[in-house]
Amino acid sequence: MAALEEMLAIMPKHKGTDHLRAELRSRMAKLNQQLGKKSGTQRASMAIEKEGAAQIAVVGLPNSGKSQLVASMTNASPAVADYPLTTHQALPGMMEFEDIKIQLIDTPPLAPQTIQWWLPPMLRRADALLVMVDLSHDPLAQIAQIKEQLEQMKVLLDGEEADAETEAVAWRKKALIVGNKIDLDNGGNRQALLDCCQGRPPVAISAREGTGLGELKLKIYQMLDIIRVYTKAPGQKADLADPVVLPRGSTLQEAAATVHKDFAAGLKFARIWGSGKHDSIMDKRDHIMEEVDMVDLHH
Ligand SMILES: Nc1nc2c(ncn2[C@@H]2O[C@H](COP(=O)(O)OP(=O)(O)OP(=O)(O)O)[C@@H](O)[C@H]2O)c(=O)[nH]1
Ligand SMILES: [Mg+2]
Repeated sequence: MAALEEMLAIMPKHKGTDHLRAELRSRMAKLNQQLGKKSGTQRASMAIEKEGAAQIAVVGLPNSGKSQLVASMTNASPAVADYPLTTHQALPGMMEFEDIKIQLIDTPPLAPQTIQWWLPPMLRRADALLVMVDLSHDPLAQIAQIKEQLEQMKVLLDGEEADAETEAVAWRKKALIVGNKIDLDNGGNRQALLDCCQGRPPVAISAREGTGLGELKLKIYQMLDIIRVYTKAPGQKADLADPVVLPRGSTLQEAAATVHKDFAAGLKFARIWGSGKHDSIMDKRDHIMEEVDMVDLHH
């Protein structure tokens, strides 16, 4: 069941995979029947649909403040409690960053006794991870423990060293390390955390008091390596409140395809402005888009 769930989770969604996805679903349904589980259909739908510009799973040890962060940054209201192992289910919420939305998922703690079969595929499917540590005690020990748990789930953090064997089977995930409970840190734990990971500086916050959340949002956005493009078809107004979100390095053709697939195929030229440059007429479909380009598409 876990293997089927995983296949379903990582399979791209398009016409070419429709058939295979349907087949996987029916095999999962059959398996559920054999297992005699009434909750079978629920079991098969643990994966959380992506919404917004990206899906980010918040992971960490018990009591580090994952649920508090999701409660403070999104419209979701997970239970927050002062005892460990509060969260048993994954819960998504939408976080607003300027004119886009990013999905955060609160997850159960990474403790061997609580990791359920659906968590590994969920983490592998996410676009990125927020790795939460509690700054009221040794952050480096927590990071080591978290990495160990993730590695058992075949998940590696971006930039993490691994032997070839692990590397071959693992999913690499963009990750941001977040030091929480900065309000309780009086022993220099924050400094220890900052010193450890200079390549990709962690962010220190207090999820409960709201300290550093603005900076965290910005760092999340930067980590995702995405750009916003405002497109419009001729005769329509550009929707300035609702940009298209694309991976950095996307082309004009890819931007056009988000409006309509026929649009990309029949694209003759586009007028591009924004990013502080002069207006320009573009007929190259492989033109690389930039953040905050406005695109007027003609076909
Ligand atoms: N002082 C302080 N306490 C915090 C902060 N963030 C969370 N807490 C507290 O830490 C405790 C645990 O918070 P949760 O959000 O439930 O932690 P969790 O990581 O979701 O815990 P599990 O679901 O058990 O893994 C609660 O008592 C929170 O009020 C913070 O920034 N500062
Ligand atoms: Mg929790």
